[in-house]
Amino acid sequence: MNNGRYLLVLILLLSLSGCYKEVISPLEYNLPEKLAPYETFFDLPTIQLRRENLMSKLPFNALVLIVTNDTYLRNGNVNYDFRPASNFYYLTGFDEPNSVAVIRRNQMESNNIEFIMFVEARDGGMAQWMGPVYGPEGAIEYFGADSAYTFEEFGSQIRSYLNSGKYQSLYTNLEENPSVCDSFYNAIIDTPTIYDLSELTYDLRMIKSEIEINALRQAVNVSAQAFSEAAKKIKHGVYEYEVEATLDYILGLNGCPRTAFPTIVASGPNINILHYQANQRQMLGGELVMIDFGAEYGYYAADITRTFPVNGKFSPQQANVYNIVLEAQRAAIQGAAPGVNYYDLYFMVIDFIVEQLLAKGIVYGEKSQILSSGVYRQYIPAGLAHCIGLDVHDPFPQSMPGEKILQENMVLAFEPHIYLYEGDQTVNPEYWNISARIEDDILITSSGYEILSNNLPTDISALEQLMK
Ligand SMILES: [Mn+2]
Repeated sequence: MNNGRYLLVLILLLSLSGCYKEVISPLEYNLPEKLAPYETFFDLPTIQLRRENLMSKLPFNALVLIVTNDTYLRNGNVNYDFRPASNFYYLTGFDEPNSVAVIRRNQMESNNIEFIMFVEARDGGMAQWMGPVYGPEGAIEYFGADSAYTFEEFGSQIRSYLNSGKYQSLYTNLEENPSVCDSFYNAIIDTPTIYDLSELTYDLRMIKSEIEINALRQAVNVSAQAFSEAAKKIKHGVYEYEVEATLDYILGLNGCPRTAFPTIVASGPNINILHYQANQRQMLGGELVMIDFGAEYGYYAADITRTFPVNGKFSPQQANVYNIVLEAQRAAIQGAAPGVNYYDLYFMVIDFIVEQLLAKGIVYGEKSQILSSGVYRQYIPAGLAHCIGLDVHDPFPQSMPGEKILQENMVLAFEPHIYLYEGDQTVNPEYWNISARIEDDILITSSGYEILSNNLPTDISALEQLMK
């Protein structure tokens, strides 16, 4: 007998003796194991520090309970793409659904923090269909949990924490996940006082760590590259979705799983819809097209806008409006530095744009009247800047009413704009539908600012060159 026959006989004997089942049961197989979190944008000490910073703001008897997003049904039995809740991800670095984190002090008078996770079990039956999960073992090994349990154990464990009588205040983000919220409130009747965790987390998220700035840089670089490619696509007769497809292609090629928000490719009259998303129109020579796009990388959001002439050359009227926005943006960015109040930059830009619109005969009226009556909001409907980070509109809390102070290592998108609506009798009809927005992503440094999206030009001649 050759070796193959020996093996067959051996297997036969083993199976008859009952050993076969243990050796190669048809119900057991190996699936690929889940890889460790990708280290270029995952740094355990940074995430641990966030939890310590959060707990340092809370009373000793506080229990923090933070949940991630739900999965949401799209249609049939297909779910929407899962993305973790930003506050949950910020405090855990964990990005699987069905997970809850508990943070508490392990002794009442100590700063020693205990981090407990409830996550999907490795043998939960989903691995075959949805891929491997970290499981409680991975939560401890990769995410620094002191202890970890399966998601199913959450109800009984949390009841025991709360019934221990040690915790007088509960800080949660339960409102971010209604289904966990319901089961939670059903499980515990005599809860201590419940507080919203969001505001405290927002204060922390405003200032970016080095690892966050690196993720933002990468998101911004990929987005800028996508704009450079998409610019060449813009021509008379091209559909808005063709430009969007070019942006998405570059994003995908660079390992970004999704955009940070729905892409806007708004041509002709669509330019005046602030969050236009249909992207179905055929663009025509002589019009403007406004593109607002941002890649998400490592869960961090870029946010860039450029306005292009469809035929590759700005008309004199288009150039007039565009250059006012450009000059406003440069002045605002040059004014950015630690200690500066955002509202001072905002009102400076409003004042400048209104003055220029009147001086160039683009709108009719009187400056002081336009400013005092609020008519300027017709032309400048949105703010000047917002923070970016895990959310495209990241938290930027006021320090006092009327005060939002720029600080080192904040990252903001500066996006001044002018909207001139068709039919607006205060606007010179030559300028109807000539609107422009220019948006760049800025890091506040110790001495001022750095334009992260500097790779993508803003001045007219360079933009026209980019389209060739
Ligand atoms: Mn924006």
